[in-house]
Amino acid sequence: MAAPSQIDLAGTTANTWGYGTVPGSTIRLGAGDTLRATLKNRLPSDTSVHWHGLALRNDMDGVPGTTQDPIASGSDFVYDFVVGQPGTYWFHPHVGSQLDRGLYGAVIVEDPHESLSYDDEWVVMLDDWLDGVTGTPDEVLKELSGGMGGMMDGSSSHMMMGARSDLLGGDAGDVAYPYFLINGRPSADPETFPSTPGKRIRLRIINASSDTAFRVALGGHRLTVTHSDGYPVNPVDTDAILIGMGERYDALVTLGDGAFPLIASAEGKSANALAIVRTGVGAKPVSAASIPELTRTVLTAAMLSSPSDVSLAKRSVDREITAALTGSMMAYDWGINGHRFDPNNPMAGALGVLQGERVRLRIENTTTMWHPFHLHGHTYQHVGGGPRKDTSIVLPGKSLTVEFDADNPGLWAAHCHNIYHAESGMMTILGYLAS
Ligand SMILES: [Cu+2]
Repeated sequence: MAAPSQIDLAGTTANTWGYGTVPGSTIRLGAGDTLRATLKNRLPSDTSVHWHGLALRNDMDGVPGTTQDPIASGSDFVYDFVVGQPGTYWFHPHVGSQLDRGLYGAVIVEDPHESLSYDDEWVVMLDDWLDGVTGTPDEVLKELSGGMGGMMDGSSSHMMMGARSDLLGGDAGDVAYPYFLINGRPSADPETFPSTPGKRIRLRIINASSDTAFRVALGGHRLTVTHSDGYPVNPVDTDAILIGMGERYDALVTLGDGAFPLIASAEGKSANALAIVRTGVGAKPVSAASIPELTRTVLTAAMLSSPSDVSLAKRSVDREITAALTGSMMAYDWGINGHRFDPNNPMAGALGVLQGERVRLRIENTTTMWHPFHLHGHTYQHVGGGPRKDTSIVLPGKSLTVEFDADNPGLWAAHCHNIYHAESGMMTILGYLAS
């Protein structure tokens, strides 16, 4: 059920919208199982559920106006589809800026033939939080939509200037957040993951935030990254991981003896989210203060490659298309190929593809800011043997080329996963019909 609810931020209660708890309960099922969920909309607004990363049937994809009618306030909708691919996924609305409230949860699809060995796993959901504290996401969107004018006249309250990150190529984000959360908890009231020394843990890290990339590390440990966006990669050891909005990384870690901070540093925003791993009885308390791992090796998707059985089958490319990310912070006129997405005319500016084609998609960032590009219904591969992904960071002035097989007919949204960019127009449709 989606309904007005509250979140406890270390003693401060904030009004929000949620699926019962923040995050919502994790949905766990096996590959090949049917996911059947009734969404009861008790919000004072239309809503929907998008199942992020799953290559599902198009009419279950949760994009109102494109794949389904909006779920009206007071009504119910049944999502019912077969889940094919194991991995770490998540769900959230695809309506307005609702994602920046408490409406999100994890979907974990177990692999019946799991080849990794580990003792336990921990779903780690990252979020940037302001709802019910400094305002609402609707107010943020309204202010940002006014462009820099709102800033100049001194009336700005949500806009963040000067968030800088070398890893993100400059401007790190647009929005100022009072809290950064791990599994719905601020760093003053962190979640503790209890375990024992020597245990091997699978972290499933999901960035559910709206305007914040995180740098994630576990104090005193190195991480072995095994999956990106649900799909296996050739394992890579690292100290920290950069994760943009909508991305997921799985990592294995063998725990030491003591108490250790899991820190998600809000990239360019000078604040940290905290959770604690505790394996020792008398271990010292830990804080959200920075840890050296955050400034050692930081893994990005460019450092990953796919095992041969995960790579797309070798074949020639049938179609090359370009999605240029366009617009600016100044005018807040984000778009794709110069078009601002129009929900009333979703096919304007759509990217054409035919079923069965191998498609090469060049995502060209012509703007001065990074964007986490997300394609629905498919898991493309970064060219050159890179990782399979559905959400990728594209740095300002750079381009990323990916390939996918058009094997899942329908109208699929392709957009920036900065929810304020997407809502301002950085979204398009990639569509093809069953032939
Ligand atoms: Cu963007």
